[in-house]
Amino acid sequence: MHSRVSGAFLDCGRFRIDLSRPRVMAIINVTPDSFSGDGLPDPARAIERALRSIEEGADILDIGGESTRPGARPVSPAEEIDRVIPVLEALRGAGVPLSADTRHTEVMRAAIDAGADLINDVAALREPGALDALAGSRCAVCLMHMRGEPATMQESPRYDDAVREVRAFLSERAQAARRAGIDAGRILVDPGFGFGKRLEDNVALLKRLAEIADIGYPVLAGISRKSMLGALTGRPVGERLAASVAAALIAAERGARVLRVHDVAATRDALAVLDAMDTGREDGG
Ligand code: HH2
Repeated sequence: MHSRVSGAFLDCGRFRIDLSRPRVMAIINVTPDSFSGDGLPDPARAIERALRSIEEGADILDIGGESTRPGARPVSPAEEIDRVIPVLEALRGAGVPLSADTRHTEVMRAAIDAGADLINDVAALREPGALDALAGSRCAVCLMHMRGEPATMQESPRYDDAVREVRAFLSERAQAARRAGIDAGRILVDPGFGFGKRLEDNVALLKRLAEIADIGYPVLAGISRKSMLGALTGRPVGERLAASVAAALIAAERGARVLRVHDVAATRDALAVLDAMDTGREDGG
């Protein structure tokens, strides 16, 4: 398996991202209640975290104002806008693509106006008006699979074959995006680890991630600190660094082009080792 592939780019607002090697998306949660406990409701601290992530090698910043953890309280679009937009505006000159993590059309529109380069939607542009909002912009979009709604999604999800069902859903959403006028070069797809899935579904999705990549769009994988890693290691959320890095590396080997992570520096180190497998650095040292 190779983590390097040629010819893949993402047209992403002001940027064109070369996806021939996996890229790191840093999670910046401007929230009081994110599952990993890393949320920073104070915008100034979120901006500080974002700048530190860039120093650590983040290729993209993903800024979110609503926790979508299982059972999370929904946040109104107005509240989400208040949280996310000042952070986006402050980071416009930071030199890296800015992603807004939102499932609401109103927030997407505000983020696009504020200069977002990517919209990361856990609902895959299913809210009315979302496809049009994206089509009328230069932003890239991440279409993620989620079964149900965050408030209830972990209440007995069932699949016959999760990989096949997620794949079919993502193909359908990518086609809907194309029909709405969003170019193929602006689309990422994401199986949505932990979103309405049992442990066995999450494991199957990671194991068979290449089947998701087969749809023909670059894959984003977000496994960092998630409960599947807690189930596999028996560790609480604050002690899942090693498992998160392992999962990111496996995802990259199986075709993920963007890794959404909390721990940028550690993930970069792991990817540097993986990259040496593909670039033939067998010169000693
Ligand atoms: N996971 C979370 C949020 N957004 N977006 C994509 N594309 N893929 C994911 O797997 C994904 C996502 C949940 O993680 P986090 O943002 O750390 O937590 P919370 O939603 O509780 O703020």
